[in-house]
Amino acid sequence: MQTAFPAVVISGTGLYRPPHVITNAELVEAFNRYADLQNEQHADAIARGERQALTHSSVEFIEKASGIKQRYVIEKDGVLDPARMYPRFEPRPDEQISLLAEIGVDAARKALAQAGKTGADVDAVLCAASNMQRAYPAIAIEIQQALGAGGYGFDMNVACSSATFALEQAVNAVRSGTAKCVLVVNPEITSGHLEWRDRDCHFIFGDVATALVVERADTATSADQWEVLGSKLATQFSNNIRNNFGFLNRSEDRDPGDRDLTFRQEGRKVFKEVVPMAAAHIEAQLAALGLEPTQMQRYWLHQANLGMNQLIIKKLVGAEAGSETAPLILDEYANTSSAGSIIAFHEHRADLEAGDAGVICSFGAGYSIGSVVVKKR
Ligand code: CO8
Repeated sequence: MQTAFPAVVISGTGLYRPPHVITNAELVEAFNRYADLQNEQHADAIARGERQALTHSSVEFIEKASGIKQRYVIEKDGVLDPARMYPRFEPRPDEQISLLAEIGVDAARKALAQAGKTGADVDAVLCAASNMQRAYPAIAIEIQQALGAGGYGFDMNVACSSATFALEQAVNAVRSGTAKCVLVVNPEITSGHLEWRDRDCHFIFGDVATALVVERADTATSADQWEVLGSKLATQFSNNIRNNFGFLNRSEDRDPGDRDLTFRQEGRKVFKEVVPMAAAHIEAQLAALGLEPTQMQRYWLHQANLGMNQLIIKKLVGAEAGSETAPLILDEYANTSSAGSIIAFHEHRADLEAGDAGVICSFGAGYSIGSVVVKKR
């Protein structure tokens, strides 16, 4: 006998946008001042050939290579201070909500309001992001408490694919009946683990938080409901995007400033390897659901690089990245890791009608790819 699973919907989304913008011009000016200072300070070693001089960054390169024009950050002065080059946050006492939970709660409250729910309706919180502020207690449990939610909460990290992987866990929990209403929260403070002193990557990331409410269709009262038709997750190990920060660093007698303890990547290899993987992944998922890529009205793709999205969407449906079919938000937000495809979904779905369908898809470190097919009810 086959069990009929209940229909599950995304009934609300929320976005926390940090207060400060860093334009490419500001970013490059700060980086170039930093490079000049370093070169002055190490002029003798550079002259002796013991050290390489740092080269200037450029706005033209950043916009051409990535499509990024600006990014939002929670704290700007520390990032743009050539004697520092990372954000400056005040330590908080244990009694105060942590910064990661605070921005997650902001996005979550907006998602709940859109869904017509309160914290008391929520019985599971998944905090899914690239970097957690601490080891324990889980940030998700702190968010659960701040919202007055019941049930349980846990943290999970699949880098850029954290949100889509969490969405599948949320849908499965609701389908199986272990939870009724799940909140997926993606607080991404990328500024804390981006190496702003490396011109190869200093332009890539921005801070943000997103949230999704996932519940049974028969409990949803939101005016805007998206049924989840299916999800497909895949991982394949790669060292091409890596961050070795972790709890064994102290025991390894590591210098906290070591380059491998913040984000680093082989960008060109990532680009070449991930584009065909992501396109094939989406095609295979749609085929398994008996759907053609052209039957999707919208693709809310991961927002890492304009060129990557261009190649993926051309291959799938012959459209342009930045068109209605595949909206872009990375020019304004930069790469916000797991939150990118969710921001695109949050900002670019209001014009769609009942029966319209689309794919939320993320791809990134791991490698990891997650795609979720949704249809407006
Ligand atoms: N200004 C001027 N010139 C530059 C700069 C700069 N800022 N940076 C590099 N150059 C130079 C290089 O030195 C190189 O010069 P030469 O040819 O003389 O050697 C030339 O420009 C070309 O460099 P690249 O080959 O590196 O340039 P690309 O065209 O490949 O563009 C990109 C670089 C934009 C990084 C591109 O490769 C890319 O976007 N790749 C895909 C990356 C991607 O999607 N990564 C996913 C990572 S995100 C993820 O999974 C989540 C991780 C967790 C979050 C972490 C948050 C901190």
